[in-house]
Amino acid sequence: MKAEVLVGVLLLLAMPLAGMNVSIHESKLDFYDMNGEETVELPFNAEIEKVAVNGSAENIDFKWISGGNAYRIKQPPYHIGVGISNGQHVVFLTIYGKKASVEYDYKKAVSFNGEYDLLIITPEKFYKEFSKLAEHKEKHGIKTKVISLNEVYSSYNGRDEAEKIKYCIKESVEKDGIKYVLLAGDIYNLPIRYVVYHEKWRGRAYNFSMPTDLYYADLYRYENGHVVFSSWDTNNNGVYGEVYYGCIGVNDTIDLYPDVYVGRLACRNVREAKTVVDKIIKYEDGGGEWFKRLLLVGGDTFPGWGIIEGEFMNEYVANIMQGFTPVKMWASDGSISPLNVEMTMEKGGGFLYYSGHGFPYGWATHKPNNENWTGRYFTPYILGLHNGYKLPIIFFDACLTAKLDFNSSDLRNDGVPLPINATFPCFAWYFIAHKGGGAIASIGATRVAFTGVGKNGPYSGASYLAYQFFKAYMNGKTRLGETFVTAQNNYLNHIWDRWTIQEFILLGDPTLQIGGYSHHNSQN
Ligand SMILES: [Ca+2]
Ligand SMILES: [Ca+2]
Repeated sequence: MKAEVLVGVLLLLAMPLAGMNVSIHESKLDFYDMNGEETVELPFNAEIEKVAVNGSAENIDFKWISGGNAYRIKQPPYHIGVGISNGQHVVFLTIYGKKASVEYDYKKAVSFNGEYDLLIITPEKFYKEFSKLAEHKEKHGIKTKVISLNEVYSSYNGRDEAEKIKYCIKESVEKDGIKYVLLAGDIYNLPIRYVVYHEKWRGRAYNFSMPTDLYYADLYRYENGHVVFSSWDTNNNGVYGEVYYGCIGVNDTIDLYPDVYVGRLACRNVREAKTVVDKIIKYEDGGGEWFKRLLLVGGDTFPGWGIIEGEFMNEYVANIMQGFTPVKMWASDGSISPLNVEMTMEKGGGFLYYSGHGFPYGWATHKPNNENWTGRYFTPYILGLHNGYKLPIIFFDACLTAKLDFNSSDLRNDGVPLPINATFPCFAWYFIAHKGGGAIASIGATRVAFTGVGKNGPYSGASYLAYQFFKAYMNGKTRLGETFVTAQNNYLNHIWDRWTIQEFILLGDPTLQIGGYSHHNSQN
């Protein structure tokens, strides 16, 4: 987009706000020529007065996708979100139209400066292990603060534990300048937020709850020309992230754009904490040629729809990953067999991109135009992986692999008559928790995922987010949290889709230097 500033800057003196270095008020009027849809990034403190698109501010039909359904609603011809981009807090203004003018005031030089980059929140029992990770982070110039959950719960107000954690993160952003948050514990040691979807379908009302760590990352939203705290409970009834489709209820207003880079290491016990800390240290201090392998796993996700979705998406991503050698494990030629997957993973790879069906305990897909399942790979097989520190980052373009609340009732629902009640590690986490190999990090869905893949490429849902993730890496985002958030931002700027953005979470260290420090340095 070409931005042309026609009216200059009006300088006014304004009173400084408490805690912020505010001294000057600026007023700007920008004009844009666009090609249907564009996003501009305005300063975090921009107070948008007026957005006129195509000469008017009339509402337009706006496509909103959720749970695989597209809803058309009347919306203003623009969308405003508050988030983080290239480490800076910004206001995203997405405009739908051909020509637009945007009038806004902003106070200059608001920034949250402080002494720290990374906040690690951990239960007491993992404190020692994550202090060791903090030492390693400091050695690489990432100023790290470790806080125990006991301290969080006793020092911060909130209606429940998750809200106390969120207020702790907010204060750490504003006072300490942190940009990254590592949640160091599984959901039974460190809570996750559940949001609730209400939907009417064929006359019946359904509701679904979904666990998501995006709650901790989305700290701010926009309201009446100002940035405000994003509580995720704007109707103030103690239920978070409520949304009603086709049935009666008051939605909680949610922004969805992350304001800090969040990842979770879902450690169940001290042994897992020791393993993942050791893996991160060795991975970042190691590196090697193996990183340039791009492992691709897929098949025909939806047989009979003309496109071999999984293999198509594998190719689509391989085409943008210049400098990487694609290594295909496909249903069409039988190379997706578990034995071949194990042997291929032994040699390592920088990324593994899986596109197909997922479960809390594995993956499986189909041969082209064949309804039978093939390529089944289950959690226990991970125990046989001995790839050492040649560890991929896995993107699971699939359902349920990061179902952090995986338990025996899920297995009973899938026909396994389990007589006891128990919780289990999900597939996406087990790759990371496995000692001696597996993965360094993964991105997966906590619930059923949807995808939109056409012959011109992905256009919505899981595959579109996956594509944005790899694109962000190739565009130079080499720290894992930034890579993922850049993908989320580009997704949200284009499609404001609550379901997909909430369910896909990062399991891993958000400050992880992708490929290790030596790899990164040798590229510079
Ligand atoms: Ca609520
Ligand atoms: Ca936000």
